[in-house]
Amino acid sequence: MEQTFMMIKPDAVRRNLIGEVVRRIEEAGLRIARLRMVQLQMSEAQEFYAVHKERPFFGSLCEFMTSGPIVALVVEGENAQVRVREVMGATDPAKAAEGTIRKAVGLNIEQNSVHGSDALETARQEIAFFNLKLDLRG
Ligand code: 3AN
Repeated sequence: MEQTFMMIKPDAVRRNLIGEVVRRIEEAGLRIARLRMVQLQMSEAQEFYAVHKERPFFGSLCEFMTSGPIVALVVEGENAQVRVREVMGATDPAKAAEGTIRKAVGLNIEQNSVHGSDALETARQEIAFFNLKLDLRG
């Protein structure tokens, strides 16, 4: 069974939208395999988003991602990686399709409520990254 990694970002956790996001994932026929709320440290956010470190929004993105707790999820199902990206919608909520999570609850291109791995290899890396961080915390 294919697995992918998701986060419910601080803007959505703050607005009591954890259940709303989980409901949309489950209604798409996907299964929540693991779930944990965690406060990211700045060094962890910087490491997680390292591919974006030269981008102008990197500092702001890391500030945002450490501004409150996030929910880390492992989601599984047939074609889970691609399906989660479809249910999430485009990065910019203003451009996201009707019926997607970002269209429904995203605030703007940065505070867009959810993260989902962009490829299967990234999913493996992101699940491993969070396993390591969470194991270290016990
Ligand atoms: P996605 O999350 O849709 O894969 P990426 O990987 O391009 O999008 O961007 C990672 C995160 O960086 C986004 N989820 C969003 O929070 C933030 N981001 C992307 N582009 C911008 C931008 N132009 N301005 C501010 N934040 C951005």
